[in-house]
Amino acid sequence: MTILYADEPADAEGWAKAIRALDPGAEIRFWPDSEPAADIDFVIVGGRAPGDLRVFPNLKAIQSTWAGVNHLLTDANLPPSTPLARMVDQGLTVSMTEYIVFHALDTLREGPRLRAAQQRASWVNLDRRAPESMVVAVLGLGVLGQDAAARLVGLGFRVRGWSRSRRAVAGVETFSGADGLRACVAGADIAVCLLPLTDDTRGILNAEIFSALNPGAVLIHVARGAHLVEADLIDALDSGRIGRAVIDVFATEPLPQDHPFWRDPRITVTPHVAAISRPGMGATDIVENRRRALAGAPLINQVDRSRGY
Ligand code: NDP
Ligand code: OXD
Repeated sequence: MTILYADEPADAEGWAKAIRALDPGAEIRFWPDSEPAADIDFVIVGGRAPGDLRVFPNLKAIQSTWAGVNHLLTDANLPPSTPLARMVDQGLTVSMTEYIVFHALDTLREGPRLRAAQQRASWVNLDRRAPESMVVAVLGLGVLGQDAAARLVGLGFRVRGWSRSRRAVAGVETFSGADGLRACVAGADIAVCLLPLTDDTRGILNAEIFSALNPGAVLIHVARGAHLVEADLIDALDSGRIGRAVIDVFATEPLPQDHPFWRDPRITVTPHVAAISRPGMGATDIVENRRRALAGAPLINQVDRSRGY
């Protein structure tokens, strides 16, 4: 029986090498080379399926190399009841935390103001804010949100976190449910979005949330483009409700060349690179998940399709 690799062709060699290092006997084929279809028992995909995965009669599980699986859950090319696992790996977690900490510290140390001052050859004074005076609201306290929140606490920020079920994270004031959202963001200086995209979270970054933040707050959005109501962000930037936005994810990716975000000096655009994982870093879980799939056991980081993440 055979694994079908159907993720980015450029990363195929890295993944195959890492999988074979752990399971030397593994048969691996590379999309679109999948005949005979009956041989395929396990498929590795990225954020999207490259084609119809319903044609494999012996498929036992699908493994995504991405953490967020919203596109896969709405993709008619996926068999609707085949177990699906998402990726959780140290590479993704550490790099996401770096990104968030970097932009939180850039905010604290007034990076944008200093860079603008240099353009004018102007010798300005810093505000000298202490991290303890800044509230960071982390929306989504899962694998990534908890790691980032813990690091921000370590740096002295006042950190709040919001999740569906109430979470306990040392040093973080936690909230849950719809009522907890407003309390979590009220008066926050930085809002970080690390939610999965589901029916409940689509459009959650909207005028209501922006109006609850501290005037001039910074939005760090690294989850999914459809969380953000773009028109509400522009209104909030125009009114000063939001001072600046750092955005890594967009409704359409790549972000179209004529999209106004590219040229808006109040918005920092990055091309969905907040978290980066080297091909092969999650191979241990993939090999274990194939073993589990063949044994009919639940997968590591199996997606709960009814919950949507
Ligand atoms: P997890 O599944 O570990 O965590 C998701 C968190 O969101 C959980 O705390 C969950 O609550 C919470 N949540 C889900 N739905 C709701 C809701 N309706 N109300 C309140 N809280 C909710 O995911 P990860 O931390 O691994 O990843 C989060 C997201 O980050 C991914 O889905 C993806 O979209 C994005 N991402 C972006 C990347 C990038 O490069 N830009 C890279 C990797 C991920 P509970 O704890 O109760 O389950
Ligand atoms: C994601 C990822 O889910 O890059 O965005 O893993």
